[in-house]
Amino acid sequence: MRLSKYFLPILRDDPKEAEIVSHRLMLRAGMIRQESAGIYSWLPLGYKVLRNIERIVREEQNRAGAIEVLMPTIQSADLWRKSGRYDDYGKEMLRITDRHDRDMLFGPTNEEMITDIFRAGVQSYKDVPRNLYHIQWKFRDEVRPRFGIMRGREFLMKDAYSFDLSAEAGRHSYNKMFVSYLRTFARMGLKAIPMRAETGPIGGDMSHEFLILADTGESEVFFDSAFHDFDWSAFDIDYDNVDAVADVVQEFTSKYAATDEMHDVAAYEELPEARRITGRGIEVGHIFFFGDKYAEPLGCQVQGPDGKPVTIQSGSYGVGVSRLVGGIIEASHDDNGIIWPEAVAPFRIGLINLKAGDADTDAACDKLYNLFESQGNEVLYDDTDNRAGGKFASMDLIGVPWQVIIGPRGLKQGNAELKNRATGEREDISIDALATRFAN
Ligand code: 5CA
Repeated sequence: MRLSKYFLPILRDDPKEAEIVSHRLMLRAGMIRQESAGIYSWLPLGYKVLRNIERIVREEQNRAGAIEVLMPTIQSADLWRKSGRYDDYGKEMLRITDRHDRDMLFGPTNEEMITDIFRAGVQSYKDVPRNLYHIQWKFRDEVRPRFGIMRGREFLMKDAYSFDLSAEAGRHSYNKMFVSYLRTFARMGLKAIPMRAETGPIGGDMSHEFLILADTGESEVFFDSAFHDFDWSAFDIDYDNVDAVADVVQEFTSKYAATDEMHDVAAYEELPEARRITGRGIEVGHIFFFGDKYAEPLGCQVQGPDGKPVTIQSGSYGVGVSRLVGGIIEASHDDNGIIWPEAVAPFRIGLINLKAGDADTDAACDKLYNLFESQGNEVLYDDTDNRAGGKFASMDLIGVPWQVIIGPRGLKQGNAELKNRATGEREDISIDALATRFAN
């Protein structure tokens, strides 16, 4: 992408309304624009990151055996009346009446609808287990939308729903999602600590929240420093191996970790003092096992092996896809701006032309730009005639992992400068070496 043809409305000054760093940087980097309280447009740069996060979430859901569907954002109130949640959900639910005076709502979550879809589509025990998920916009009329997309009213969520014959089998489905979450967040460069959690309006009696540490997080967290010593990359396991999956869950739940809502002071204080860590965290995922809470009122049954009907056992598994954009920035930034992990970066390379209009520099930049793109790299090419200082500042602000800087002086020696955004390291590199540097 040539910057001269892109839409990147960068703000030079700090927006006054932003209380936390991710909100401030997302506005400054031209990633989002507020349309009304808690409702945002995603501008090109922000949308690219959102899509990258979505892709990782999707790949890891598929790897864990979940099957993608897409349910509508607008739901009928009927199923919610059957489950009893139409009244329970209260003011957070945006209620809508259509032209025929039918009660509709903008879905805050989808337990009822997916349970009804599953009920209608299966007959026998041979049709389970299954896990269906979608990545769809939700609406919750939060009392206090704040921190930009972090606590929005409209937000993008991945929600998966498991269907099993027994609570024991349901446990394996739960465990698979647990492990897939560790993998998903690790791929984004995050350590998301699983903590025992309240179940709130979703219900059930088993639940974990996944939290990343950040001073600006909304939850107070208490955990064992042993989490820092875990191997956060060793989840390359066979999801059909029930014991192997359970072992990972066992390991990651064996140490104390809880949010303020579930904090057990006595258990925490049994830890040696040096291992007690308190801080703040951002909830990026939340998983629940609630048995037949929805299957029972909605009549979701299959014929068991003995011919008798069995009520399905379920769980639901959420990831805050749009919240993760802010969460990653909270975890990875410096005074100059965002530092994207490569896996979610909007562009891998920022190519800076220090003397746009100079025939040699333009030619060298064009050649590299085409080459990088032909190698499958996403490149943001700053081909504008802005001042060098402004170009550097913008590239740092938007956090592109690698900057390739081309100027007439270096070019005379056949060189460019390569800067790593995360470490700040710069090296002189020959144009020839650059040709293969990003080949994979
Ligand atoms: N049905 C269940 C699991 S699919 C559910 O709705 N769980 S949840 O309420 O915990 O939401 C799942 C995830 O969505 C949360 O962990 C959080 O990361 C994200 N989320 C929830 N509310 C908001 C919000 N207002 N703004 C942005 N993200 C949110």
